[in-house]
Amino acid sequence: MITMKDIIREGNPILQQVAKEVPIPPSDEDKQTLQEMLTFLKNSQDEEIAEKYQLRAGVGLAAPQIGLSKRMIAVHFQDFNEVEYSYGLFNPKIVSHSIAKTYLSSGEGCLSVDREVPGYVPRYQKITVKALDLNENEVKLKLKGFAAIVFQHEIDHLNGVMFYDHINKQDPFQVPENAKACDQ
Ligand code: K3U
Ligand code: NI
Repeated sequence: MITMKDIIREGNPILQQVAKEVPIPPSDEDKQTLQEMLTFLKNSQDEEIAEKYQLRAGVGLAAPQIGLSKRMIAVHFQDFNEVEYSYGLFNPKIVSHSIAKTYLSSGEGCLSVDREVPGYVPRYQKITVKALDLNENEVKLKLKGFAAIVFQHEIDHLNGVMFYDHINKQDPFQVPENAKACDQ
């Protein structure tokens, strides 16, 4: 079972590396790891389990955050319209995106960052992601708003990019160009 002691924190060079593609078909070991990442997210959002194991709630997790430099992400959340997104994905790729951008007015957090980093994180408002899911089906996901933000945050982890790398250093709360706030 993945717990907070397995989560790699900022400062560890693995979080700055570009993760390796997962060979397809994925091995049983990679599938099991990805399933455990998804279970961690579900556990982290379950009040009783989270309290028992002292888990911080998360909506997404990328393999480098558990010390594996592999292109695997898990997401588990509902968007503002209560549509559920629960996926374990191998080799996710953003194949297209909008010009328009968005950002969370409350900023972003990260399970690998034990501090608040204030500021707006510009993200594409809409993206299309292609990947292989845990059932080894190819999926093509059209995402917008909060869902698009979460997937971009996780795919960034696969490219060694942290959310705060996108924050304007001079003026963290300057509204990004071409962007509208995304409010949950
Ligand atoms: O945003 C978080 C959240 C948790 C429970 C309910 C609603 C929101 C927690 S922070 C989070 O989930 C990160 C996880 C990380 F760092 F491991 F990838 C992902 C994330 C946070 C904020 C915006 C987008 C993605
Ligand atoms: Ni993160």
